[in-house]
Formats: sequence, structure tokens, C-alpha cells
Amino acid sequence: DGDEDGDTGVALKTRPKTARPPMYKVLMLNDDYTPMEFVTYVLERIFGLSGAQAVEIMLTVHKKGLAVVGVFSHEVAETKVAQVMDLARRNQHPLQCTMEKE
Ligand code: NFA
Repeated sequence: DGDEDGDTGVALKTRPKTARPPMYKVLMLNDDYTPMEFVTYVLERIFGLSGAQAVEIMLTVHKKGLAVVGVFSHEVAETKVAQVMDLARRNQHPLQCTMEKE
């Protein structure tokens, strides 16, 4: 009957370790027009950074062209990017924020 050895069953794949969900870097990009104070405010407001941390990251973006603001789950990263882009648009600043898989 094709089951002489009695091994009929559902094949289950097993892995030695539990996979962690992928994490996403949220990146802020420099531009020539967005005021430094606005970028600092956004970093405090959306990412919960202290004033000193926000200024530090803002200056890194300003000098290097971009910086990683934080690393989050896909859902949280997507929400923060949308919040930054919405705040920038509502204030008519060209500030750009994106996410990429770590
Ligand atoms: N480069 C902008 C300026 O000189 C400041 C800025 C920093 C913009 C970080 C975007 C991101 N006003």
C-alpha cells in the first residue's frame, strides 16, 4: 500500500533556533532647506530623543548626508517614517525619512 514501514505522516520542517523578526533601520536624509531646529524637534517628538541626542543626530545628518535614527520592527519603523513625512509635508519642508531592512 506504499506504507510498508508505517511512516505515513505530515512532514514537519524544524529549525534549531527560533527566527527573530527582521528589524528595520530608520534613516534621516539631509537637504539644504529644512531648518536644523525643525529636524531637532522631529527627532525629539517622533523618536523620543532628548534635546542633546536630537541635536547630535541632526548634526550627523547635516554633515554626513544621512544617519540611522533607530532600529525598529517593520510596523513601528513604517509608522515613524509616515509621522516624519507627514510633519515635514504639513510644514512644507523637504525633509526625507526612509527605512531599510537591517
Ligand atoms: N542641512 C539643513 C540646513 O543646513 C539642516 C538639516 C539637517 C536638514 C538634517 C535635514 C536633515 N538647514
